Amino acid sequence: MSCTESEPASFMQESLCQKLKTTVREIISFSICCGFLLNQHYNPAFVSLQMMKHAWDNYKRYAWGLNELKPISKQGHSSNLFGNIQGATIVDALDTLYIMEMKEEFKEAKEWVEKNLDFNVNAEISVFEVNIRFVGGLLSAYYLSGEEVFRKKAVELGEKLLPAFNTPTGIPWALLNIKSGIGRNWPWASGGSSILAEFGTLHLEFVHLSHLSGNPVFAEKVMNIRKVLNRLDKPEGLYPNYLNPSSGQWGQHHVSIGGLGDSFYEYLLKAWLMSDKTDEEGKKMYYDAVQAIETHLIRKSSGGLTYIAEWKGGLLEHKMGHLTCFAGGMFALGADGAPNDKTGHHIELGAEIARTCHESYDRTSMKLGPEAFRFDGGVEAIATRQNEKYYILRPEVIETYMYMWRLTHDPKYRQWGWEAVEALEKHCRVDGGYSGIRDVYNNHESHDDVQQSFFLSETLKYLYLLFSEDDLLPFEHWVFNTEAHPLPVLHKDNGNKEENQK
Ligand code: DMJ
Repeated sequence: MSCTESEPASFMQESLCQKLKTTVREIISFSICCGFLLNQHYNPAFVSLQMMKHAWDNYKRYAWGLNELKPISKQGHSSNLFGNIQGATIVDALDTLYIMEMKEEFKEAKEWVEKNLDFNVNAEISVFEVNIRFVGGLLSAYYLSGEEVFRKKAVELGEKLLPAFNTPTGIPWALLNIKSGIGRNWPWASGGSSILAEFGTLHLEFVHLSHLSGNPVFAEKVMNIRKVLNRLDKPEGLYPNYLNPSSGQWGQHHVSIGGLGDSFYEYLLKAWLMSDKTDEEGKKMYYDAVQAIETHLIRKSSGGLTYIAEWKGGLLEHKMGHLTCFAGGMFALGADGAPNDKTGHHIELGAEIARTCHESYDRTSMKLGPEAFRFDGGVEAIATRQNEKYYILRPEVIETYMYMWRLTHDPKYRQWGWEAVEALEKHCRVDGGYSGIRDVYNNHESHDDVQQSFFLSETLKYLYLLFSEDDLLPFEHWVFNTEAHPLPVLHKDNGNKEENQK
């Protein structure tokens, strides 16, 4: 989509310039108002692109080649998730740059990857984080651009991750030293367990690694994870978040569709979709799991808000994480294949979760959602604990708006997305990029000084897609990994035609 294209956006036309003058800062408000006055039309996708430019330019200026940017102190930020692998923001942002047609920026990112992205380092990394951001980012960049360097780097990194599966069960370690090949689990994880959302979020990338390398080992490793899971008894049909890779037994019976569990469910559904709906095992596991989640975790508040609680050994904690908000989009995406004529029901479930998550934003001073919100002690969709009031530029709510928009075309989802844009511009945008916020209920911003790489790979990409036409990365041909990196559906009948389907 180019900057000159525009489409009527009736929900904004009337008060747009006035609103922008007061709420949207700097160049964005100026350029949009000018464009609006000249065209009487206005394209919010262009705003997402300008946001991406601000995030990228500042990363480039102050933290080039490092993992992330500290936008207040204007220097690099390193997280121990990537060990000393560098360039997380570059690799995570590659496909967003490509999709937004930021050609110069994509070229410089590609050159950095060619010359500097190095996996021959002595680094202990998170297998999950490196897989979703680096392997996922490289795979998408390859499929979109056709540039061989991305395929080679993705396969090289995939090979480095293989020793993580050297456990008695084949359930991988959470942490791996990619030089020595020695793995271990997070010291805080129940009984030395691996984490469901971590070992359950390798499937899409590993299937593509086998597809692109001709080496079946990657797919075999993730298919074995399913085998282990299918042999185990599940309490009430639910998947606990902890599984010991040595004994093959569950740890604590804690179940969450947010942190520690979330993308496991997402990948069951998307594995089926990515296989052109041939992966019947993934399909069955997904719909069975959703059935158990509905029965045991999904509740309605007295004020009529549907939420997904957490389950601890049979007791419910009436709390929903920002991370859990991705599930609205997941339910809607999976609606089409829902058994027993439940398509409409799954769309409705998605819509209800989207509404609840929108409320969690709307009930704060900054109109940005907290990390977790509760439905107990007389509150609904509000964070009550100080350490749950932060917002770190997470994408899940906007992600759900994007899926709901594509699948229903109800204009409220674009409107809600626009509210998020305004709030991001007002509270998170700073001179040096975008920063998270420590307390979204406060009237004054206390910035956490981190521009997360997923802001560029997910939040801004989902905003751009929300305001673009449906034929940009259509769902029939692409699935998004959990870091919003698009991977092509492996069509059964006609090979892989991803090159024609962007
Ligand atoms: C991202 O890295 C991924 O979306 C992951 O699945 C969950 N957390 C972050 C964003 O919030």
